[in-house]
Amino acid sequence: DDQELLEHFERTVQRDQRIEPRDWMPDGYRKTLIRQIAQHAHSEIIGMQPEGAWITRAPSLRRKAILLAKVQDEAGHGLYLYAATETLGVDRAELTENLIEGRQKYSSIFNYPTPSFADVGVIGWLVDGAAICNQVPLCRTSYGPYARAMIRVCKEESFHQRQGYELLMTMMRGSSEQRDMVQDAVNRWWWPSLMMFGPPDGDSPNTARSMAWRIKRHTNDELRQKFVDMTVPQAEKLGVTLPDPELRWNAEREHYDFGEPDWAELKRVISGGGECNAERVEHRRRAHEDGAWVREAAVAHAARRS
Ligand code: FAQ
Repeated sequence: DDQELLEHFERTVQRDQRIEPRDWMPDGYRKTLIRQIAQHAHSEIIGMQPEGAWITRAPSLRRKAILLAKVQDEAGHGLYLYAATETLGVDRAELTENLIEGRQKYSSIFNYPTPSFADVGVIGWLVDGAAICNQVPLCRTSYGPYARAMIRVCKEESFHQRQGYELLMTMMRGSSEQRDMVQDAVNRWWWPSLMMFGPPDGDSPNTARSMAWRIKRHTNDELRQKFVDMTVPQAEKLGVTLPDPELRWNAEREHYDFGEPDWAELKRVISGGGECNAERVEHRRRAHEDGAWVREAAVAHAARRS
């Protein structure tokens, strides 16, 4: 009966074993996973736009090939994650509708503009760096299809992070104008990157429940701290300044102290009021509508074959 099923579910999670699509699971667990994995998939798909804009303007064939590969990986991650969401009983067409109708979220970070090529490097370094920090622990998330998807995704994100850092290293060895471009991009992306980890723990309605279900393995603040600790030495090596006067090593805590992100800005961007929200969703809607004939042709082809 239900009590027995629930106990079995809880034992499975407690033992760090995986819940699989055909297993019984509480409704709330299913709903939370659909919300998080769909939001994650939407982020990968919308996340192609800020850098994708630079593919035709990359400064060399080598940079173009790298960027093209990275943006294609993001499409792959999105599709992979939509497939993982479908194992929970939702339909991908419905998820796309939810995205373009604004019923489901995607990461705040992709609502900022990319006015210079240094943004491509900084997105790789900071945004993919933050994504890795968040996603490596998700390889141990309790839902099997999501955990397995994260293994492959993280391998590709490591390449993304490296290409970004290498791009910035190259620019830092260049002219003073190039160094200024890098510093300017770092100034614009640092705080939004910290916001990717979500609201502070005290203000995060989903964390406690998701931690108990082992969907999340660390809290938002734990991961944010880990990201700062990882990134400060990389900034020093690169020769850029992180735009936070409160940033300093705390020998007692053995972590970096850092300033408070602008949480009002995060709320505004999440609820649609960021600089590029309207443009990103509109672009996605247009791409979806322009692709209607492909979906219709695929359905007609499948019907004829059967
Ligand atoms: N943006 O209670 P919590 C990438 C929402 S990486 C927008 O703390 P939760 C790779 C949250 O959904 C980016 N919304 O929520 C790439 C909730 O809303 P709801 C994608 C945010 O779920 C790199 C509400 O606020 N990565 O794409 C944000 O426990 C470069 C309350 O928050 C993932 O999605 C935000 N920053 O923790 C691609 C990772 N923060 O639905 C291209 C998986 C919070 O209740 C280029 N997701 N919200 O109305 C997670 O780990 C979690 O979902 C968190 C949020 C940590 C994002």
